[in-house]
Amino acid sequence: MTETKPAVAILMGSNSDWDVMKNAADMLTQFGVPFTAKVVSAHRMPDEMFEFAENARKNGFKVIIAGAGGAAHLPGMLAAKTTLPVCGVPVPSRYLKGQDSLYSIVQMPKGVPVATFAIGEAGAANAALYAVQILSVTDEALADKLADFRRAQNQKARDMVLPL
Ligand code: RP5
Repeated sequence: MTETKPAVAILMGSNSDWDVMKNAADMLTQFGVPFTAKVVSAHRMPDEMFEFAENARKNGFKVIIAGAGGAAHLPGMLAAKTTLPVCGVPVPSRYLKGQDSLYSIVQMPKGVPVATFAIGEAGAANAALYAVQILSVTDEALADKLADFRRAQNQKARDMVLPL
């Protein structure tokens, strides 16, 4: 049996980020996109982080989703070491509720972009959807699945009933 190489890496600064980041994993699973998910901390594992980023393209990854909270340097530092698209997910933090994470991720200097998503679950799910959209540029089957997803979402909204 040939194993499918993961196209997407979901990285996070701590296992405490998983509750949020699993929303990205669930979305990729829904679309049948192979991924790997692991803790690679910018501050606690800087050498491993650089090694991952440096080799990511060579290792077959096409998109990196990186979630972190607080002084959330992971997405930006990964982006500094790879030219693959990096999607940053601000994880809610204990005291500043993820606004610190958002500001840490979004204010990248000109020349090193990180696509920054909403704080929390919606951001993680949308980062995965965005990764699927990137992959769909060269994958018709994924493009069809995205169209189905949007149709289903539209139908669900149309069917919404208010408790008047
Ligand atoms: C960040 O610090 C992680 O991404 C996490 O959101 C936050 C707290 O980490 P833990 O102290 O829970 O391991 O690096």
